[in-house]
Amino acid sequence: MQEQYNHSTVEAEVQAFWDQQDAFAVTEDESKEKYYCLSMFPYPSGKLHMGHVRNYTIGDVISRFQRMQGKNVLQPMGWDSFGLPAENAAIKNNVPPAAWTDQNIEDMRGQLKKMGFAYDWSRELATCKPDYYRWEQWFFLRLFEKGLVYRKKATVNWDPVDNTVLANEQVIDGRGWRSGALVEQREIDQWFLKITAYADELLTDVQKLEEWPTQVRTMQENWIGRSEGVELEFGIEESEEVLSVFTTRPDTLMGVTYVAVAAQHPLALAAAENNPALTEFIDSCKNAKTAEADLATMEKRGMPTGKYAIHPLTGETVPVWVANFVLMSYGSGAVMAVPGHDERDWEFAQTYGLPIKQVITADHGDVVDVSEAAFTEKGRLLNSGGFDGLTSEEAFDAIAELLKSEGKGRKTINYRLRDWGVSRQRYWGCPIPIIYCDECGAVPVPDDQLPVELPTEVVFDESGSSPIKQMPEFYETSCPKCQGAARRETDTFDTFFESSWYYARFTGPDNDQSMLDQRADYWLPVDQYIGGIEHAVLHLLYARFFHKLMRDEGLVDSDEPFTKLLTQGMVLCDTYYTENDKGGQNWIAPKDVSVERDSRGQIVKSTITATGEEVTSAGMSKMSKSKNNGVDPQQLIETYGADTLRVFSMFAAPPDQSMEWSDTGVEGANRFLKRVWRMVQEHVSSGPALELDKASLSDELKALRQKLYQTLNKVTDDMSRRYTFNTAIAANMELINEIAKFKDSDAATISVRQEALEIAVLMLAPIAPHICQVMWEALGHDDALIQHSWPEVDEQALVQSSVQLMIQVNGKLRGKIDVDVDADDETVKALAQANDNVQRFIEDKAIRKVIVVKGRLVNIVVG
Ligand code: ANZ
Ligand code: ZN
Repeated sequence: MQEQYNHSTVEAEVQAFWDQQDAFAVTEDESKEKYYCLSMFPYPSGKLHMGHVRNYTIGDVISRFQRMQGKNVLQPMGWDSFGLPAENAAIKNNVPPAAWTDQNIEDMRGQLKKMGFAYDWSRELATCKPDYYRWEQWFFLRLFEKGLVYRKKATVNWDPVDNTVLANEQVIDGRGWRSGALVEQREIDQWFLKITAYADELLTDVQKLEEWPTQVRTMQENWIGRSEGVELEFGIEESEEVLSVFTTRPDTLMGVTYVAVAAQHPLALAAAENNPALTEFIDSCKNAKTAEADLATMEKRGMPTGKYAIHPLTGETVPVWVANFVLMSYGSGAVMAVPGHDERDWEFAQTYGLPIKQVITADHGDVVDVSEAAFTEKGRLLNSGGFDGLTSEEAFDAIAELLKSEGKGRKTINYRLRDWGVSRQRYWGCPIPIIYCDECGAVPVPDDQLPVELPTEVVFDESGSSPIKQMPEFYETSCPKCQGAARRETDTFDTFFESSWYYARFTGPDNDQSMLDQRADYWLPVDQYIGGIEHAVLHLLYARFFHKLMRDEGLVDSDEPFTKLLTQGMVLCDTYYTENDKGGQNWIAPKDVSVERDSRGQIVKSTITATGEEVTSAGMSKMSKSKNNGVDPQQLIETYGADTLRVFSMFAAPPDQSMEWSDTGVEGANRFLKRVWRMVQEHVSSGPALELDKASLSDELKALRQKLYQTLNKVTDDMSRRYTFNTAIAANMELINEIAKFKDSDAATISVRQEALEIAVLMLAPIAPHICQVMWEALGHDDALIQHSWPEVDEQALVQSSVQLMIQVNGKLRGKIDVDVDADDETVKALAQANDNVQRFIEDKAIRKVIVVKGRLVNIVVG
């Protein structure tokens, strides 16, 4: 063992050793309990960032720990490699996306290997490769056969200058990112997956996700958004038409004073035909595409259609308005407006002077004044004829019943969830395997013609539009049904498509005969999934949806893909800026800034190191390009080594909380590793350890062994149940400090120290695996540490022979004594009173009472 810890040689050596052993390749082994640990795979942007380092270190520590628990651990890695950045790079640097992506994968794989992550690289996959995406084309066609996919018009962002469709990310402040032209909304045919057919199951199964963060479960539930209500019909005066509305509050039916429809509602469009003002209003709504979240706060605007709706129960008429707060895509695109009891309806009625009528009153006797504000709570009915006096709940059923018997309504359930539009007009994605024939319509590509390969030798033109849309050699084909001339779909899948099932493909990425095989049943579901909270809704929902689709196709036998979910916190770093002429900020990289701090660590002054120019310190925020506060892991690996980086990222905070980057923290982690190294080095040079004779140890050595196993208990709990790797490291640091106090080289000390250092190395192994392997060898082992199991607790060592008691006099701490654990109360009382310091407080006083709290304290009451 080298005297000095040299991270580069240690890490290179150990990584070569793992490689040569093929240490992390796994196969299905029925005799062992399986454990599948997965971290969300990265987009190959070209460089690892600290967010990756943190995410992947957490996954690796868990994997290595589980492996030491004797489990058969699968930890794979791959690349989410389709997507827009590759196209942007292609346009900017004139490299085809495929080549750019391959190079990035190459670079990032190298970086991941340098971090020492225990991946089974034989299972590596990249979603942009035909051997991967052919199976999602195949799967899409199975869904097509089952009627779970369909085509429908949907709006896209259209750049009228570049004549191309833009992704949402390419629209900046309503303008095209390249042309700067005002973006228009266009309706084009697109493919949809019927996720709504699974809405109910996706919602109820959230209950099964007991080991997911509550926050994520709630977000899933809200996204699906189940509402129980009634669908009912209003007649339209002087017409045969009926207008269907969805309401969650049928109890307020008698309070309807108008009806509102969405701008795109057929009734609105019909009314606009000979009404130019209304046409103009409808157009103005189209451009201001509103998100659902904004409905409550947006300015409510509307216009009457001139038509009147007939109330289904009273037969009275109310005006029909077009309103911008009604969404075409929810319910039936029309609402019965009850301004007395709904805030949006109230605001709208106020603006346009529509009547407001109270039909619900508070159950608890509060005064309700609907001219002041809408009363939105449930309560008791009034002004509702025969329903007066019913509670809202009773009225819900009674009114639904009545409507049903008259054929004018029925209870229904509505979901906020929309079907998933999977068509993208981008190039760098998986081609949708459909052929359009004038005679036969949309025809699936036959299975034996899969994959439909995406051409990789392409040239982008100025506009940035998809090159395959201009490549007849790609899109010209013949119809599989009638053999006539036909045209391939040139749209590609949303990249969420690829990431919805990669976790399953990792179980058998080499299968070129089928999408999945029986290996999926061995490994799935994923036991531990780790990734960013930004994926709490879409990615996780789509993956859950795909899992159920695959189950129903007979490909997997479980209901949910991820048993346990950990969403890691963000990595934060200091930010600094100087002000520029326009009053904006120039963000200065933290590494270029020198900081002076006061004794409490507060920043007093920060300057650019090179120029001395003063900068403003703007606190911590998430590492990002926009704030120029990212720290490059590559640099740190070189300077300190992967183990230091791993220890620091696990020590800085519990995994689910944000962690603050600090250079001193990194240095601290490095010092800790050096210290352990030195201790092991000094220990092994002090002579060979003999067999440990537990019976004849000194009290101090017994205490050290006790501390050792207490630490082991704590660390085991931290690593397996609590996932607080930070406190596990802290406990190890404490233990190391304790061991350091034993410098003697007598046989007993050496053997206890040997035991303690071995266990410390084993406990640190999942976190700092390289240095631990070398220390393990130095401690006299020739086996690979990764084959070793987690240490076991010596229960005997935990049993205390003596215990420390606090001694109080009249409740004030006056001394401490060590007594035998078995000592009886009388002995304890006598020893307590005999203590020198205690004597000073009791000598001239009368002792009233002595209270012994076993194992904790003695209180002497004097007066
Ligand atoms: C009358 C009413 C009275 C309503 C009342 C609410 C309170 P959730 O719970 O989100 O499902 N609504 C229906 N379709 C709509 C659409 N396309 N765009 C905007 N709003 C729509 O919301 C259901 C409620 O939202 C429905 O119940 C309807 O207003 C409105 F005191 O009907 B309610
Ligand atoms: Zn045809």
